[in-house]
Amino acid sequence: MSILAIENHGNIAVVTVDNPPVNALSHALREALWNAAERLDADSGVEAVVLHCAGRTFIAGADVSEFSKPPMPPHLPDLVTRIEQAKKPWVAAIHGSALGGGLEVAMGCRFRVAVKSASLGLPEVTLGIVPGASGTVRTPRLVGLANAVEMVTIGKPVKAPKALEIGLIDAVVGDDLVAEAISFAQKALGQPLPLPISGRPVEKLGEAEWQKLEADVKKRAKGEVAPVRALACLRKASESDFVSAMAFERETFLELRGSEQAAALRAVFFAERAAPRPARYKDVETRAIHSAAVIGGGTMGAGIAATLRDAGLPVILIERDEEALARGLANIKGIFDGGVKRGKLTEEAAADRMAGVTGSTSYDSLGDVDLVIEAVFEEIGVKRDVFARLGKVCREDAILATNTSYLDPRLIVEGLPNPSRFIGLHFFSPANIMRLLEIVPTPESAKETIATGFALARQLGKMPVEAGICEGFIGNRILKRYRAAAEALVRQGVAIADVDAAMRRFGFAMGPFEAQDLGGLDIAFLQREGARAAGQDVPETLGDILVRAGRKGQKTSGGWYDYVPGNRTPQPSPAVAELLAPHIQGSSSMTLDEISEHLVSEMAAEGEAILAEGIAQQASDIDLVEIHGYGFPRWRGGPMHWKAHVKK
Ligand code: 3H9
Repeated sequence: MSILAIENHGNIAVVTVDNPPVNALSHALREALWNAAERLDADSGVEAVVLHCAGRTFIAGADVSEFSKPPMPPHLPDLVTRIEQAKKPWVAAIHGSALGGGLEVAMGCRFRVAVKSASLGLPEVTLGIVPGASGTVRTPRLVGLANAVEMVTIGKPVKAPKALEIGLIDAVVGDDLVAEAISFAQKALGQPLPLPISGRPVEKLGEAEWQKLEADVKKRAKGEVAPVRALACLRKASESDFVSAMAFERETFLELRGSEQAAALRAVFFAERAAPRPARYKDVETRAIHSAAVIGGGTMGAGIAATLRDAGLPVILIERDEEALARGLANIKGIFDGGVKRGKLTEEAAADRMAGVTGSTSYDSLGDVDLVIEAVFEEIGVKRDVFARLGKVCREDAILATNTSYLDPRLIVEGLPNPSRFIGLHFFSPANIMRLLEIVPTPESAKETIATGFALARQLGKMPVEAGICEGFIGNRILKRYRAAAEALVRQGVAIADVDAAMRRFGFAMGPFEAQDLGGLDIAFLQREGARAAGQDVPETLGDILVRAGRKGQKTSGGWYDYVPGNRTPQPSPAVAELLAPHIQGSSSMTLDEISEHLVSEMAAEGEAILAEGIAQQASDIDLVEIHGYGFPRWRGGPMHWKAHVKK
């Protein structure tokens, strides 16, 4: 089929767009839609037009892959206006997603109807740009300023029922979308047509209201430019005429399209789409995972069990005795209860999730599961014992995975019958929330096992990245270097609070020292002590000095900072200053930008070593690890992108 087809159903013409995979508005599609508008205007037998799309979705937006090329006419804003000015009313019939330019085209139509499952939104700010084809100008005219501010500055799509509630669409229709849209169009023809959106009024706000909105958006944007500029476009739409607002939006769109932030966010967009389906496993068969077990019900194990349940898999939780099992099950229940409290789950859904978890203290119940994930204490003997037992009871083809974050999976798997089904699946805490999943094959892991790891990640909605075996794999290895570099700055006389402030200013939610106080300094300390006890030469860190003095972080009311009980705001600590004084040489006066540049360069340098050793497959994988596992600001693109494209 060609990119666009027109079929007449009596007096209604149905325009079908077919531009796989997501009907993006490439140059060819814009041209085809323009020509369709011309042809249908001239067709005297046609009284209304239904616009719908073949495949899995309505138009998902402008074609992002064309953003680095010069724009070619017909430009999208002109196309939207052309459809709006068509002699016959157009009805957008929406399924899947109507996003960005897709929603803008739908707003050029006189009516919008959607199936219940459809999503509609203006996600441009997540790509570092603003809507560029009237999203900031027509949306407030259609749904009011408050809804428009939310849609345009946050970029989160809404589902069809909500879209109907706010006036973004005219009807939610049944699944026979084209037939429903045709009958909607027939009915509409019998009534006076609503004004085109461009001709509708838009609300005005006072200066104080705009200033409050600007302050809110700026605070939430944390250094990201697009949301702030999108709000400026909405203000222009409210305060000037349609044509001037369109010109202002276009100018802002074109300027941001070429910005560093937009380039970084585009790189992340494409990396995220490529990561779950690596080309190297394209033709490898995967094993279906219909059931799973988790060994160990601590924080990690419970989080993993919750993730598996969220994806609909029945889960068996194994613990060593009844008491530990009760604790583990309570941990899982606590996660679902938390979901109810935050409004993410209904009571029934939480009960259903919990009903799918079976607890047991016996490995005998694992004879038929497709997947087992071990999440017990980080001690090689304990883990090896788990796999020795799994080897005896599990099916030969069951995938057996360890969630170790520091131990060598090759040592864990030693002695397991059929080690080709073994793999590392490193989740990040809280496992039911963090998207990153490091997939760590051993030399014996079968390709089929690795590909199944990726398929599982897709099933669970995780962002998978393959990592080779080394201490800390990709993420924790970079974290170690980052923390060491931050400590080195402190030793040179940089204030602890300046290091944290620099990284916050760069875009992290927290600096490295605040983050350690939150998570606890003792875990890394115990690892270092373990390595020392095993005879490794691990130099004393400043963190060790603090832990030895009883300062383990917020849980002990003090780590790198002091804390007033009940208050998480870090306070510079005279006690820490005294403890560390003998280890500080000099009084460095680096600026905050110099500090963050140095620390991110250190991360990137470790990333380069990781690439050179083949631990990561490509630089963008390292960026995804940092963004999805370690809070690296998405709009900076990750340390590797930053080093390659931004650092002067
Ligand atoms: C915009 O519209 C600006 C306008 O305001 C102004 C212009 C003047 N372009 O995600 P998936 C590819 S900005 C090009 O795995 P799903 C994607 O790379 C745009 N390609 O599928 C992948 O390719 P491959 C605003 C795109 O079913 C394939 O499609 N719109 C685009 O999980 C499948 O993608 C957005 O930001 C695109 N716009 O999810 C929407 N979108 O197969 C972005 C996707 O080669 N897209 N591809 O790896 C999405 O959110 C999801 O793709 C969607 C489908 C929900 C639609």
